[in-house]
Amino acid sequence: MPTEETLVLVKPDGVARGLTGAILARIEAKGYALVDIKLVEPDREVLEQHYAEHVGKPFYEPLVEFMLSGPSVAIRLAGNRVIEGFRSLAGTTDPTTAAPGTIRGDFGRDWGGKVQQNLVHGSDSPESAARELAIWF
Ligand code: DAT
Ligand code: MG
Repeated sequence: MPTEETLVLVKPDGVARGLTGAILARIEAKGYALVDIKLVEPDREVLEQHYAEHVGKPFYEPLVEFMLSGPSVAIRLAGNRVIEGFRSLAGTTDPTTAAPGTIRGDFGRDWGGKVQQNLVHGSDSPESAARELAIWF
């Protein structure tokens, strides 16, 4: 299978809590390649494009507000099956129940808001990865 790329975001909670380095260490230890990386303060338009699939859901507006609350780190990550591999490293969406050993399971929890503050984003398919990489890079 040819090498694949994915979009990873260290979300505002991860950056604010000083976890960027710990998260990058796990990605690097797994052996994926950092192709590009930058600190970004996205505007609402970027987030509306990025989260277009969630428009109308109850957590959509709180999600966009949360993503506007501080900078994120955007990463273009490469490797064989990296889309699936990074989502496995990240753990499931809800950090309360994400498996220990995953980024969300080890560093995340429920902070009592209207949105899951779950530290990272990873594209969920090759189509999403291509679309999202074009938005952020
Ligand atoms: P993932 O980030 O695991 O791909 P997703 O694409 O379904 O999850 O949702 C995007 C983000 O929206 C997710 O990281 C956190 C938030 N979110 C999803 N489902 C939620 C819910 N039921 N309640 C609160 N926030 C939610
Ligand atoms: Mg998703």
